[in-house]
Amino acid sequence: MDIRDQHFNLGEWNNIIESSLSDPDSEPLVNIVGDEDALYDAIYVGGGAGGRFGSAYMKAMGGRPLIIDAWPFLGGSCPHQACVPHHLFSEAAEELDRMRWFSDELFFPKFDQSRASILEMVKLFLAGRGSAHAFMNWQTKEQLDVEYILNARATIIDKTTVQAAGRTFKAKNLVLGMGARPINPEIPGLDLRGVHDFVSLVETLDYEPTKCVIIGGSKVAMEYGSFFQATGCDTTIVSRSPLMRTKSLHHVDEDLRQYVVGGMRKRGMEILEGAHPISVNDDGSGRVQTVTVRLATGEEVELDTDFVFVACGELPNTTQAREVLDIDLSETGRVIVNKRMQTNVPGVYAIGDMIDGPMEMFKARKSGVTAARNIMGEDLEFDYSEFPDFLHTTYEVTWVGLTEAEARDEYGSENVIIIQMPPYVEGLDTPNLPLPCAEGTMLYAFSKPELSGYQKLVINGETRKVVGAHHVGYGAKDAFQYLDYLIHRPDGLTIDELGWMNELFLNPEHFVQLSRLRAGNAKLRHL
Ligand code: COM
Repeated sequence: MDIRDQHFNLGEWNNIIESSLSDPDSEPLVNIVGDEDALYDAIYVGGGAGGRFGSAYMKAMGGRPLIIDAWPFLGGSCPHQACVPHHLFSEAAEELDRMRWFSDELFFPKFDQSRASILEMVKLFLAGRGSAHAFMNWQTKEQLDVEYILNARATIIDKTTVQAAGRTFKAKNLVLGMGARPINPEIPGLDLRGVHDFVSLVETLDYEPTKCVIIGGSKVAMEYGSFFQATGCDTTIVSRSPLMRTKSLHHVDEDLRQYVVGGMRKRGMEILEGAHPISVNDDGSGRVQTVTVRLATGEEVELDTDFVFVACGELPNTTQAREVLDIDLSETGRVIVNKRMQTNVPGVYAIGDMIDGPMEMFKARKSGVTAARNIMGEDLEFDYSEFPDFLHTTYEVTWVGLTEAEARDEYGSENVIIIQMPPYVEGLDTPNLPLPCAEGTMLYAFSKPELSGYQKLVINGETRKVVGAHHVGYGAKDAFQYLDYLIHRPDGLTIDELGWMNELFLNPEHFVQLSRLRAGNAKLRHL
């Protein structure tokens, strides 16, 4: 369908996307403006976050990009199966957690377990996800003026030629952003009914799980597991590595980790670390019934379950890159790129979940933009080796920079100053101290202080620079975006500068006011 001259509103887009998704024979959606035989500056193969932001930037710079995507919407897996549902479920987990702890207290009703349903949350997401899809298509066409072909698989012919929707397009550059899919480890039984990953959870779940075994110890395992548990679905995580000590996470402070993982256990989750899943077993009818696990002790146990959730990371979709373009891949199966997002094949770039580094939105979008700006003649490098990070349990957990242990290694133990809540005092009865008492955890601070979060600032006492920040609570993610920028500037951020900022009391993180309490000391001290 040629949609160039059609200006659909969001409702119309929603209908088009829904009917395209439900009809395998639906037509491609072709938004080509001008001469389609002319050379494009770049074809973005994949219109996920990297493709959408990259092509928007290129267009804004005066270039001519084209996006091609197999889905009938832009935005990729984020609004469809990944970040958006994860955030919806994590917010539900936070609310459910509060309702459980305060059941029949204050103004909270008695918690009604029967109303906490995974299936219902999945349905809520499915009923609403179309609006994000519609918005991405509308904005990209009407506001960003980017050409695209959706609902059409791209066939890469060579490094300047791509076919889609029965047409052939030529470009000076290709940008590969075909995303990734969940990894299925080599464990027998993963094809049974009742085995899901984050994709199939939203696409095919059709019953209410009551007992869950999660295979893997990734962020996804912790986030979805916390949600399942909060709904009342008893959840066990089977992880080879200790949680938050997996290779994919860096700069995880040990005190923060213990608060987070301890908090998951406090909420009833079973966490088996150093454990290996052996097989997923059925009940004779093809439905999952147990998981056989070898524990850290070597003992083999059978875990009863009606729901297995696989959370072992993701693998990029590199078939065409490998087979047609001979692109070099790393040992982890990801496309190798330099800091300009260039692959080994001149004129071919790779972005987003195709490349190494965190599977996070900032990397997806900025890698797409980096490719665009280099194609448009800038010499721009994007180094994503340092970044702020986060995950959800029933809390929002956020961190940036060095851990306390890393800072002690780097600067010498005696030169590291810690400012934290609860305070840095040996022997203080901190579980009963209502600190931190911060936005998002006020009710906990006044009534269940051990649940009111944890926060730590790590400072180089010699240079007075903040080198790390760690937070468990709610609402601090925004602050960490800016803290990341400030502490990684060449001049860094000193305790004196931080302590002179204007706090918006009672701020989710207390770093400004706590820094001010110590900044007057010529020789800094813990707090
Ligand atoms: C976000 C998708 S859900 S995108 O980054 O705006 O394209």
